[in-house]
Amino acid sequence: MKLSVAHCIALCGALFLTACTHQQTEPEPCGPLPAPRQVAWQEMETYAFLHYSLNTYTDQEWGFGNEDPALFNPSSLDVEQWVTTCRNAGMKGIILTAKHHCGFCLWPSRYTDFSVKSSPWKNGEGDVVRELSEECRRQGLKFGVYLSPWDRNRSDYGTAEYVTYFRQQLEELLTQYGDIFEVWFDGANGGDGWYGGANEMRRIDRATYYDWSETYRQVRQWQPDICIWADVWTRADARWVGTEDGYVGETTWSLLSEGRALHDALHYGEEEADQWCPGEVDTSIRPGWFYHEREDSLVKTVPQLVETYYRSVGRNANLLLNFPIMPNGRINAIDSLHGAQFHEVIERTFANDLAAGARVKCTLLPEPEPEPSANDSLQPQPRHAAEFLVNFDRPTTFDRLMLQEPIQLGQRVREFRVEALVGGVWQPLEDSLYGTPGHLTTIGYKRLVSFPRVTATQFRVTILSAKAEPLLSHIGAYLSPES
Ligand code: FUL
Repeated sequence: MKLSVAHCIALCGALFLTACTHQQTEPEPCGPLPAPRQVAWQEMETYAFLHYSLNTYTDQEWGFGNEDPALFNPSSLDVEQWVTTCRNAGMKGIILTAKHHCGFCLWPSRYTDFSVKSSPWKNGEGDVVRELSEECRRQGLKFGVYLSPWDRNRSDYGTAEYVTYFRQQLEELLTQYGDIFEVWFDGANGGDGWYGGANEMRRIDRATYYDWSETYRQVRQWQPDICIWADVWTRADARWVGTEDGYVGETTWSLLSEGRALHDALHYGEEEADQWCPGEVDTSIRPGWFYHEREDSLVKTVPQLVETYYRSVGRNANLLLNFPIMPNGRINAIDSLHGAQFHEVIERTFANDLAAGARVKCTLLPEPEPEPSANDSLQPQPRHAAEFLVNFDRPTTFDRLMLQEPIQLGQRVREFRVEALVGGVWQPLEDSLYGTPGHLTTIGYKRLVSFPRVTATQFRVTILSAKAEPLLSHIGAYLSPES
């Protein structure tokens, strides 16, 4: 059942009335809170990455920067096929590698010749960014760009001039191609490279070199509603989750402190932190990010993609799923097929909310009695426990639950459990994708719980602990299709 924020406040108010003598009040936001652009971004849930560059023609993952632009000559580049494939896979947007680490630009940048304009494709008159951005708009997908801060082609990489070049390229991408929903600043930065023939090792100071605060300011001036993804220490709108293997922590807070973040902070977020910075799970449908024929037999299977979805979107993160482009300029048919079949499973699972219209009773559970002997400083913090009890009209079979918090009011729930009333007995529903059985942790924008089919007349969600009074904007029950 879908509960609007207003409805959920009303429920919470009702819950306050039944549970205590306080006056009914609207819940206070529990900060930090997301910006509206971050809420809109989170609602996209799944979008695609497309990796395409000279690497596609050299069979590499990272170009050195000395590749010949003449290699870029797709025989049948077809952006309509890319967008259709992504749309059929349930992707709400596409982020293109406009420039990967080798420095080759998929658009005819005014500031370098190392681009499509020096390639035989369309006699140097082509612009992949333009074609794709227009096709995305035509098919109703959002468009985003990946611009590698590291550039192994440029002789000036490491100097102040390069930062100017980087920002000039950003300006081109963010002002010439319509609305951009996300810009991606890769964290891989510095090391060996061609660097205009220097063939050497170069390191930059990741914390200061790009003056990220100023770069972000310019980005927002060109695209006020954009989400900035950056694996750097100046907090952006969304974060890396510390792995490219397609999952985020079972506990996932959308909060992160400013400054250098270690793996656990990226992977699980931080319960107490000063910035709203949700996780984005970036992973490829194949082992590599770029296309390699030898990986045609290694495309993620439909069950693997479905599991990736539950371990990303189902754990309060967005899923950025990569489809590599082949040398001929198309997405491989196996990738397209698995993408479409994956989406079909997700669609069929969540098309019918069996709890829509069911009655929900919310009760605030009593706080534990304070220890009579303890002094004030030792009194336990309130745990804000509550029960959401859902009554079906008739025995109902389901194997998935969807829970959502109204994140506009912050992320609150620390720990919860779900149970179904089967034959008059409350039976715990253990998440089969949860590493450690027991109490489940964090809900956030969306939490999916998967368990073997159960037939019940009621189920309940017990919030065991929350940072403030718990609010849910959606409680849904679903039945996944037979395999
Ligand atoms: C990494 C890069 O080094 C990979 O080549 C790829 O672009 C991936 C999305 O990010 O950091």
